[in-house]
Parts: sequence; structure tokens; C-alpha cells
Amino acid sequence: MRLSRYFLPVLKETPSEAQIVSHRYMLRAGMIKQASAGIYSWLPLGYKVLRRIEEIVHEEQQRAGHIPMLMPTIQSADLWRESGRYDDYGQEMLRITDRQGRDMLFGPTNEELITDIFRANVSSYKDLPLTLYHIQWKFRDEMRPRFGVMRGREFLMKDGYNFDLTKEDALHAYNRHLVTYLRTYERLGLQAIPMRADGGPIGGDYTHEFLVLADTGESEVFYDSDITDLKFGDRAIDYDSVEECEAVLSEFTSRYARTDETHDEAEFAKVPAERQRSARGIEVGQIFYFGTKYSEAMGATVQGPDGKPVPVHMGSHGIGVSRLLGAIIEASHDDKGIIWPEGVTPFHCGIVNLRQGDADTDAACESLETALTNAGLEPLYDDRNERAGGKFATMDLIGLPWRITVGPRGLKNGVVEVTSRRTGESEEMTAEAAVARIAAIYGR
Ligand code: P5A
Repeated sequence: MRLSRYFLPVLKETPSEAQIVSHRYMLRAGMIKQASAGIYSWLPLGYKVLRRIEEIVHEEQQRAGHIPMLMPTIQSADLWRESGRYDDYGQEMLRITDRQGRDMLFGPTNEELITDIFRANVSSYKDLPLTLYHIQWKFRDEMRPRFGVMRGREFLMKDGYNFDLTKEDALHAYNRHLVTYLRTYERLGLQAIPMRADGGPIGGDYTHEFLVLADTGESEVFYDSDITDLKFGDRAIDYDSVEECEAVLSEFTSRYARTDETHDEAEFAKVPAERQRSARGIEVGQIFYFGTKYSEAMGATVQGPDGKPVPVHMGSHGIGVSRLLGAIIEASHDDKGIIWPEGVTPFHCGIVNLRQGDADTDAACESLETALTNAGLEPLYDDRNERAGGKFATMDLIGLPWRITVGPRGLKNGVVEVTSRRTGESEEMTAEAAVARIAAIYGR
């Protein structure tokens, strides 16, 4: 992509309404624009990162056998009356009346809708287990939307729902989701710690939130510092194996880690004093087991092995897809701008032309762009007629992990410069070697 043809409305000034670094950088890097309080347009650069995150979430869900689908944003109030949540949900729910006078709502979550789909189509235990998920916009009329996409009113969520015959099966689904979430967050370059939490309006008392530690986080958390040494890594896991999934759950949840809602001073005191930590965190996901709460209320039963109807055991699992952009930036930036982890970067690398209009330099940049594209990479080529300082500042702000700088002086010696955004270290090499280096980094 040529920057001169792209739409990247970078702001020079720091917007005064943004209180935290991720919000400031997302506005300055031209990733989002507020449409109204807590509601954002996703400009091309922000949209690209959002899509990358979605791709990773899809891959990890499907790796575990979870099935993608898509439910609508607008739901009928009647379903929510069946579960009893229409009145319970309160002012966070955006209620809409259609022209026929029917009560509708913009979905804050989808337990009712998916249970309705299930009961209409599944009648035998032989069709279980089943886990369906989608990635769809949600609306919660938050009292205080703030920090940009971090606490939006309209936000993108991956939400999944499991249906199982027994509690044991449903707990396996819970553990399996925990494993998929650990993998997902690590691929996004984040450490997200599962912590015992509260069920809130979703229900159930068996639930974990995933928290990214950050001073700007809205949740107060308490944990044993040993937990931060745990890494899932790229271990192979059989998602059908109850034992393997259970072992991961117990490895990652046996140390003390709780949000303030479930914090227990007496339990916390058992952690050696030098390992006790209290901090702030960003909630990037939550998993729930709530048993038959919805299936009983809505009559979602299957015929069990003995021929008798039984309500299915369910859980739901959410990832804050749009919130993740904010969380990643909070975890990965410096005073010049964003530093994208390779897994989610909007472009694999930038190309900076130091002497735009110089025939040889232009030609070298163009052939570099072609070679990178042919290697399956997507570079962003800054071909604008701007000073080098301005081009570097833009590249630093938008945070591409790698930059290739091309100028007449280097070309005379047959080299370009490859710079890491994270370390700032540069290395000179031939253009071919630069392409090979970047391709290898991305496993192309
Ligand atoms: C689980 C999936 C649920 O809604 N029902 C379906 C369950 N869980 S949750 O914890 O309430 O939300 C899941 C994740 O969504 C993100 N999130 C938000 N992101 C941005 N702005 C908001 N206002 C917002 N509210 C929730 C969080 O990451 C949360 O963990």
C-alpha cells in the first residue's frame, strides 16, 4: 500500500479528550473516530488491526472445534422476557420499539438468542456436545463510556456458547475455553491472567475473568506474583482430552488471583508476603459456567440416554475484541507511539523513502514493495513528499514492528536499513536480505 493513496488521518496534536495512552494513540494514528459517546467509526488502520485480532480469535476457536456463525444485533424482547432478564438488565440495555410497536433491543449479549436456536433444532443428547460462537457488535448503554474502545457503548465481542448433557461435560467445555483463551491472548502478544470473578448479569458462580495488568485498567486485582511466570507457549493440546484441559486449568488457576469482587483477605494472607500483589488490570475476556439457568427458563431440553427430557448444561465465553486494541497498546508502546506485536500489526513493515522523486531511490522502493508483496507480506510504503523526520515520526506513531529505510547514500553501497520498532536497533543489508529477514520473521 502506498501511503499517498491510503487514508491515514494522523493527528499532530494530542486530543484533549483522551485520558489514557491507548486512546490518545488510536486517535492520533487515525485508527478510530468518535461518532458519539462510546461509539466509534473504525478508520482503515484501526479496522485492519480489528480484523487481524478477529482472524486470530477465529483460528483459535475453530482449532478447538467451536463452530462459527452469525446472529443479529437486534433481538426481540420476548426472548429476554422468557429468561427473566428483560427487566433485570436495567438501563444498560438499549430498548427499541419498531413500527409495529414491538419491543426490540440491541443485544448486549446472546444467551437467549442462542438458546432459542438450540431448542428449535436440537432434541437429542446424541447431538451434544455443541459449541457455537460468533463475533458480533454488542451495545451496552454504559453509564460512563470512557477510554475510547476500552469501555465503549458499541463494542465488538466474540461470544461463544456451549451445550452439554452433563455438568462434567460442560466443565470440560469451560476448561477447553480457558485453554483457547490462553493461546489467543499469547498470540496477540499479551499476558492475560485468569482470575476468579463474579457472574454479574450473565449468572453462574463459576467464572474467570482474563486480565491484562496495566495501571490504567479499570479492575482492581489481587494475585500471587508467581502466576506471572506462567506461559502457555506453543504446547500441543488435545482439546478432546478432559485430563489435558483440566491440567492446564489447574496449572493456571491454582495460585491466588482474584478480582476485587471475589477477593478474600484471609485466603490472600496465605500467599507468602513477598509474592502478594495488588494491581490494576484490563478485563479482556470472561468465561462462565451457569448450568441450566437459561435452558430451564426457556425449555431447552434434550432427550437423554434414558429417553427422558433433560435441560442442557450451558456456559458462555466472551472476548472483548475491540477492547483488545486498547489493551495491546496499553501493554506495548513508548513515548513515540504504538509498538504492534507481529501477530496483529496492520502492515508487516514500513518502507521509508528518504529522497522521494530521486529516480533510483523511487525505483528501489518500488522493487522492494513488489518483492515484499510477492513474499506474501503487506508493506506500507511512505511515498509522500515529506521530510525524513516526518516520515519516521509517522512510522513510529503507527507502530509497525519493522521499518526498511531506503536512501541514495545506502543504495550507493548496495544496502538498505532494517530497523526494529521495539528496540530501535538498525542493521544495514541488501534489499534481498531485508525481504528475506522480514519474511522469516513472519514465517513466510
Ligand atoms: C460471555 C459471552 C458476557 O457477556 N456472554 C456472552 C458473556 N461476558 S462479559 O464479561 O460481560 O463480556 C465479555 C467481554 O466483553 C468485553 N466488554 C467490553 N468491551 C468494550 N466495551 C464494553 N463496554 C465492554 N463490556 C464488556 C470485556 O472484555 C468482557 O470480558
